[in-house]
Order: sequence, then structure tokens, then C-alpha cells
Amino acid sequence: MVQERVLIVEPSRTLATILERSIKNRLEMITETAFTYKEAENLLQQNPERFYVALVDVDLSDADQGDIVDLVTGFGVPCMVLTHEENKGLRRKLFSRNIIDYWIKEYSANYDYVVQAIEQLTRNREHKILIVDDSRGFRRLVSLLLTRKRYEVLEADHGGEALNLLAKHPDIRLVVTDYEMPEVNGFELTHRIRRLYDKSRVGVIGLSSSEEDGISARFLKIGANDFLKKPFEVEEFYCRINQNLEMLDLFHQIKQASNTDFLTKLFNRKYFFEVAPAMLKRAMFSGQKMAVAMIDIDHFKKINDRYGHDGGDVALVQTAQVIKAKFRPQDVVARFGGEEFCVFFGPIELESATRKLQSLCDEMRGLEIPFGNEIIRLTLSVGLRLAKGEHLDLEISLADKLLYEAKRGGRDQVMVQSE
Ligand code: GH3
Ligand code: MG
Repeated sequence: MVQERVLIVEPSRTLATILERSIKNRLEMITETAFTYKEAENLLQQNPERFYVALVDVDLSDADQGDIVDLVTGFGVPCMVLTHEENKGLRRKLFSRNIIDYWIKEYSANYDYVVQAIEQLTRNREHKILIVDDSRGFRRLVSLLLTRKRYEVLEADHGGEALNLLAKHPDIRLVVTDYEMPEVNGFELTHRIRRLYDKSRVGVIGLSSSEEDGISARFLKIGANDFLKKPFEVEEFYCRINQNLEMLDLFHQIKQASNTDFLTKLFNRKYFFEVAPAMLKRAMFSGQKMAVAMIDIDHFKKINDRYGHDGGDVALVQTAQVIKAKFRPQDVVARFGGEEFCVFFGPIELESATRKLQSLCDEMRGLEIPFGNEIIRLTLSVGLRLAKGEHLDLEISLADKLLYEAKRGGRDQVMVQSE
């Protein structure tokens, strides 16, 4: 991967060194430093695309205040500003000249904020935002503001198109929608989005320039996550976008943590029983074949006894990875507890499921799991059956019986239900 570069334009050598160190150490990015406007110009003239972002002081001895911003943005490099002055006019002027962030040096104690903001930029690339507005000019403006911050942006000029794009791009995290639009207005769109996606899955920020009473409250009551009145200050717009995405990320992390097993990162039993029963019911209704497998590590107690609990944990994590890699996205793979796993297969023939599990057993038998100076080896026993009814609990207990037979029959094998 190409290492990202940060251009620092800072007349104070001491501060430049502090910034260089924090960016290198914490973000593993390369820095190039200019102490004057002229030096910055020289650096930018050769291959400006190498700069991911520029961090500039607007007061340089060889240029007027703020000229450096025009230079940097003129080369298409996103520009963040550090300044000595708390000056409202300057702040506004700089945002109108397309900077993406602004800090007062005296308030920025150890410059953590600056480093965090650069880090945030790299994360922004993972966030897809949909802008919905019938005015092309306004969409372009918002889109520019967001792409400058490295968000990925999609545009729709009416509510219907917005819903189509949401269906086509399930990774859209945030919708920024105007209120007044022909056909489907912002309220109607928010309402329809909420029928399909909850607040933690797709965020909605309503916008309006209307003087009508209660627009913001109505947006929020219909299910918008936030509201912003037009025209807005660019800095506030950025803060709201950032804050809402942070909140959505938090929701996502909490959900992830509650659905996955901490050690192996596989789905946990709770999540399994949230999704699999409905899958089975749907499959039974439409006549599809589904299979259930219970997998258990053989003599795992001995592994713990011999290599200690840490060795057991390493073996569990490796086993989980091999199991996970073996199955398809439509199969639900979960750690049920201890050293026991369950696979609920999406539509599949019994022969195909059997082959997959046999190949899993073969792979595990041959796998050498390094632990310190030692190698851990283990085998698996599996019980597999084709689901006959729509009660998952029953299917699992029957697969468990087959697993028990596999154990009794000598372990390291797949026991398949006889038709
Ligand atoms: P069998 O072949 O009959 O399945 O024998 P076994 O030893 O694998 O089965 P048993 O159920 O007797 O023992 C399972 C052991 O797994 C007991 C428990 O201490 C250990 N175990 C459960 N969870 C964890 C874990 O998260 N980490 C580690 N290291 N060990 C665990
Ligand atoms: Mg076991």
C-alpha cells in the first residue's frame, strides 16, 4: 500500500517537529515540511497528488494571511488550518476558501485533535453518504464539501431515486435530504426510509430553508437523526455529519459486539437464534433444503491440560478461522459455547454439505497450529443432518445426537443422518 503523505506548512520549527512526530508515530504517514509559502509552492509543484492532506499555518512571512490556503486547495489538496487567532471573520473566510478544518494553536495543547482529524479523514473513505435535493446546484455544493473530506458521495434528485440507490447500495450510512422537493418531499422520504431501515442502520439528516414552523421537530419526529437549517455554516455542517456518523459507528460497534463471540469473532449463539429460525421457516415454506451441522473439537480438555488455557484459546481461534473460511456467506456459522460450533447451511444438498464437512475435518487434521515453540494438532467430530421440519431447536438437538455418535464411533469423523 502507498503510504499517505501529509504536507506541513508551519513557520515554527518546534511546532513543525511536534506535528511531524505525532503524525509519523500515530498514523504511520510520511510528512514533508515547508517553513515558508515559497517552499510549500516548490513542494506542491512537483506531483501534488502525493499529498493526502495539508496542515497549514495561515500566517507566513512571505505571503498575505490565508494565501497559502488558496495555493494548497488550488492544487486540489484538502487543507486544514492551524492559526494563532480566534477570529470569527477569518474562520468564516477560510471555510469559504474551502478548508476542511480549523484550529486555534493555543487551544490545541498537544495537537491530538489535529492527528485525530487526519485519522478521521482516512476513515471517511469508508462512509457512503447520499444527498437528496432537487436543486442540482445545491447537490453539487454539498457533494463538493463532502468529497473534500474524502467521504464517498451519491446523489439523487428526488425521493424515489434515493430509495432505489439505498436498495442498490446497502452500505449507504447517511442520507442528507432537503425538505421541499416535488413528488416525494423530505418528510415522506424519511418516513419511507424508516419503514425499511432503523435509525442505527441508515442515518437521516433533514435540511430546509423553509420558514414554516416546526420543520425541524417534524423531521425528527418522523425519524430523522438530525436537522440543519439552510443556509448553514460549512463548519457546522461538517461537525453534524461527523457527529452523526460517529453515533452510527457506535451503534454498529455495539451491535457487532453483542452478536459476536469475543474470542473467535464468530457469531454467538444469541445471534444465531435471532436469524436462523426465520431462515429455516422461509426455506421450509418454499421447499428449499437446509442442513444443520454441530461441530466439536475432540479431546479439547487434553489440549488445555497440555498447553494451558492460552494454548487452548489459540487453538480455538485458529479452528474458528478455518471453519469460517470453509462456508459461504449464506451459511450462518456460530460458536455455541466452549469448543462447540454450529453451521446452519443456506440451501444445499446433503452430499455437498457432507463433502464440505469432510474436507473441513481433513484440513483440521493436517493443520499445525503454532503456539510458542510447540505445535498444537487437533481433530473435529461432526453431526450433520438435513432439516426436516421448521423447528430449529429440534433439528439442532438431532444434529447433536449425530455428533455424539461420531464421538462414540471414534471421533475425527462426520456422522450424517441416514435418510
Ligand atoms: P470430547 O472429545 O468428548 O468433546 O472431549 P472434550 O475434552 O473436547 O470435551 P469436554 O466437554 O469434556 O471439555 C471441553 C473443555 O473445553 C472444557 C473447558 O474447560 C474447555 N473450554 C471451554 N471454553 C473454553 C475457552 O474459551 N477456552 C479454552 N482454552 N478452553 C475452553
Ligand atoms: Mg470436545
